[in-house]
Amino acid sequence: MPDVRHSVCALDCPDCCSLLINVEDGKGSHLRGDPNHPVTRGFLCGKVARYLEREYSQDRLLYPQKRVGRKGEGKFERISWDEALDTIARNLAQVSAEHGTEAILPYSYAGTMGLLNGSGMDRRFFHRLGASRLDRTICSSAGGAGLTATLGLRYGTEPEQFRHSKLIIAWGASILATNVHLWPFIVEARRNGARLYTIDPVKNRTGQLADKHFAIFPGSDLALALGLMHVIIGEKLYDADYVASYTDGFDALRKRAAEYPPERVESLTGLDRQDIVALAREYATTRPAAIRLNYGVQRSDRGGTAVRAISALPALIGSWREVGGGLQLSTTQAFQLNRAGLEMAELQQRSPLGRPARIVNMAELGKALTELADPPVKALVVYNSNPAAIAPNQNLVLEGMQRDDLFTVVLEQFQNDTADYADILLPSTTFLEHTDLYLAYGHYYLQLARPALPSPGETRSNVEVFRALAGRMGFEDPCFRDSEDDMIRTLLRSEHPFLQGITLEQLDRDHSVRLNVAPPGQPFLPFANGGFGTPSGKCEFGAETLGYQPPVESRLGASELRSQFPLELISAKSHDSMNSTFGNRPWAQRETATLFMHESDAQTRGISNGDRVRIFNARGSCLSVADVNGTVRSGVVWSPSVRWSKLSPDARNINALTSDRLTDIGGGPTFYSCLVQVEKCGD
Ligand SMILES: Nc1nc2c(c(=O)[nH]1)N[C@H]1C(S)=C(S)[C@@H](COP(=O)(O)OP(=O)(O)OC[C@H]3O[C@@H](n4cnc5c(=O)[nH]c(N)nc54)[C@H](O)[C@@H]3O)O[C@H]1N2
Ligand SMILES: Nc1nc2c(c(=O)[nH]1)N[C@H]1C(S)=C(S)[C@@H](COP(=O)(O)OP(=O)(O)OC[C@H]3O[C@@H](n4cnc5c(=O)[nH]c(N)nc54)[C@H](O)[C@@H]3O)O[C@H]1N2
Ligand code: SF4
Ligand SMILES: [Mo]
Repeated sequence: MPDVRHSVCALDCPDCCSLLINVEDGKGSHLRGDPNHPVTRGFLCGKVARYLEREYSQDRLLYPQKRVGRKGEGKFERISWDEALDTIARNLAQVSAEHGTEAILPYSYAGTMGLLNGSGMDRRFFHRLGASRLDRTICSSAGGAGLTATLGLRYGTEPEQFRHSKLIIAWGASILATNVHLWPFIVEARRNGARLYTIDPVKNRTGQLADKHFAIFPGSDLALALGLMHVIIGEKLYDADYVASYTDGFDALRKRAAEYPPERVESLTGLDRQDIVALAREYATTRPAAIRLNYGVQRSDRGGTAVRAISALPALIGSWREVGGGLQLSTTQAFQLNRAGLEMAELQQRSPLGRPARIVNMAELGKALTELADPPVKALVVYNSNPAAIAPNQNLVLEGMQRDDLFTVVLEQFQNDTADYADILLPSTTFLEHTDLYLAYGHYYLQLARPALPSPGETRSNVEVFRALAGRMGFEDPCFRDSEDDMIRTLLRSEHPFLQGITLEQLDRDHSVRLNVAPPGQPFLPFANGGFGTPSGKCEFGAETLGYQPPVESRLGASELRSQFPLELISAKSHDSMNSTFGNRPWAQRETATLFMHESDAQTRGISNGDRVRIFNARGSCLSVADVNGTVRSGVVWSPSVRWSKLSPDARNINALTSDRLTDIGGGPTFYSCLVQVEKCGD
C-alpha cells in the first residue's frame, strides 16, 4: 500500500490545488487532485497531472555550478555549496563596497506561490543587505490597481458560487487553460439554464464552448464597459437602491457613459452595436449574473482603467447582493496574513543604506540593466522567475544580461534561458520537497504543504539558500535563524477576523482551511451591503478619469506604426505550459511555436497552414509556425506563450516583440498591446 501524502500545487495559478501523492519507497508514484477539496474536487490540469515527469526528469539541476563558457552559452561546471555561497557573498560584498548596496537587484516572481519561498527569507535577506527593491508588476499590478480604485479590496465572488449564476461572462478569462477548476461550476450552472459568454480577441477553447463569443478589439474593453453602462443607465436598468446606498460618483458616471453610445462603441471595439445593446440588457436583467474577469484585459495601455470600469458593473446592477452574482478578478486580499512580519522591511534601517532602498520596476528589466545609473545594477539575483524568456523587450533584457560586468546568480530547477546567463547557478527544490504556506488568488482556502518527497542531489529550497547567504554575509539578526514553522506562525499572527483562530496545528491536521469570510457552509457575499475598502467606503466610479483612448499599438492607435506593423499580437497563456515553466516539454514547445492568423491576413502574405513565419517589429523578431484556424479576427494574431528561446532556431521568443511601455495605472507591462508584421520564411 502506498503512503498517501498531501501537498499543494505551487504554480502561479488561481486554482491553487490541493494534491494527494502516492509515495512508495520514498518515490512519488501518482499525483492527483484531492477529492475532498471544495475547489480542486479530485482533478488536476493536464500540466500538473504529469508533474512527476518533471520531478524525476534527467534534466533537473542537482548541484551548484559555475559558468565556464560565455554568458548565454550554457557551459557550466559543478562546484560545492561552500564555493558557491562564498563566491556569491564575496561578489555581493564587493559590489556593495564599490557601488553601494542598491547596485544589487533581486528578480523574482511566482515560480512558486509559496509565501516562505516566494516572499519570506529572500525579502529579509535583501532588506538587510540594502539591495534595490523590486516592484513586482509583471503580471497583475494594473488590474490590482484598478480593482483597488473601484472596490478598495482585491477580492470578490467565490468560485463555488458560479454554480448558482444564470449568466456568466468570462471577460479576458481563458478559463479552460488558466482556471480550469472554475469550469465544473460553470457546467453545473449551464445545466440549470445559465449562459456563458466570452469577451476576448481570441476564440480559444473556452470561447469555442461558449454560448456567445464577443471578438473584441485588443485593449478596447474600457470602451465596451462604458458602452454597457450607457445602455444600463440610459434604459434605467440599474439598481437605483444599491447605487444610492453603496456607490459614489453616479452622476458623473451617467454623464461619462452618455458619451459612449452603441455606434461609437461599435467603432472602438469591433463589436456589433446590436450585440452590445443586447449584452447590456441581458447582463442587467438576468439574476444572478457573474463576471469572471481575468488578467488578459489589463495587459494593455488602458488596462488598469478597463478593470476599474468593469469592476464597477456589478454595483451598477446590484449583483453583489446575490449568491452567484458579483465579480471575481482576485481573492488575494482576503488572506490578511502578517506579511509585514514575514518580509521585515524594517531591516532596511539596519542595512548600510539605513533607509528604504530605491524601487526598480521588474517590467523594465531591460532598461534597469542597460540605462539605470546612480548606481548601475552590478549584481542580479534571480529566483522563481525566468526573465530572459518572460520579460518584455527581450533584446534589451538580453543585452543587459550579457554584460560582463554584471554578476548574476540564478536559483533554478532547470537549465532554462535565464540559467544560461548565470555566473553561479544553484539547484532548487520543487514544491513537493519543501514546506510552505499558500494563499490562493482564485478561492478562499489557506493551505499548508509539508515535504512529500525527499529533495534530490544537493537541491535546496529558497528559504535555505537565503538563510545560508545571510550567514555568509555575517547577518546576525535572529530572524535569519527562523525555521519554516516560525515563519508560518509569524504569518498567522494577524488581528483580522478572516484569520481568527487559524493555527499551524489546524493546518497540519486539515491541510486546507477556509478563511472566516462567512460562517461555515454559508456563501461569502463581500459587498452585499456595501463594505467597500475605498476611502469613501463605497464603490467608487471615478468617472472623471474613465475616458477611453485606444492603445498606442493597436489598429486605432499610432498611424505611422500601424502602417509598418499592421497586426495586433496577443501572446496570451498557453494551455499546456505555465508561462515558461514547462517550456522544455515537447508538446508545450509545439504549442508555443504557433502563430494563429486569420485567413485573410495569411492569404495576403502568401502564408498557408503549417508555413514557417517570421514575426517582427522595430524591437525584434522571432520565428513561428502559422496556423490559420479561425480563432482570431483579421488584424489580430495570437501566439500561446511563453516558449524557451533557447529551443527556438533563432534563440528568441515572442517577448522579442513585446514592449516595455507601462500600463495607465499600476506600472504593469503592456504585453498585449503590440503591433507586428508577419512574413513567410523562405525554405
Ligand atoms: N495553462 C496555463 N495556465 C496559467 C498560466 C499559463 O501560462 N498557462 N499562467 C498563469 C498566470 S501567470 C496568470 S497571470 C493567469 C492568467 O490567466 P488569464 O488572465 O486567464 O490569462 P491570459 O492568457 O493572460 O488572458 C486571458 C484571456 O484574455 C484575452 N485577452 C488578451 N487581450 C485582451 C483584451 O484586450 N481584452 C479582452 N477582453 N481579452 C483579452 C486572451 O486572449 C486570453 O484568452 O493564468 C495562470 N494560469
Ligand atoms: N509574452 C508574454 N509574456 C509574459 C506573459 C504573457 O502572457 N505573454 N505573462 C506574464 C505573466 S502574467 C507572468 S506572471 C510572468 C511569469 O514569469 P515567471 O514568473 O518567470 O514564470 P515562469 O516562466 O513560470 O518561471 C518561473 C520559474 O521559477 C522556477 N521555480 C519554481 N519553483 C521554484 C522554487 O521553489 N525555487 C526556485 N528558485 N525556482 C522555482 C521554475 O522552474 C521556473 O523556471 O510572465 C509574464 N510574461
Ligand atoms: S496549475 Fe492550477 S489547475 Fe493545475 S494543478 Fe496547479 S493549481 Fe491546479
Ligand atoms: Mo501572471
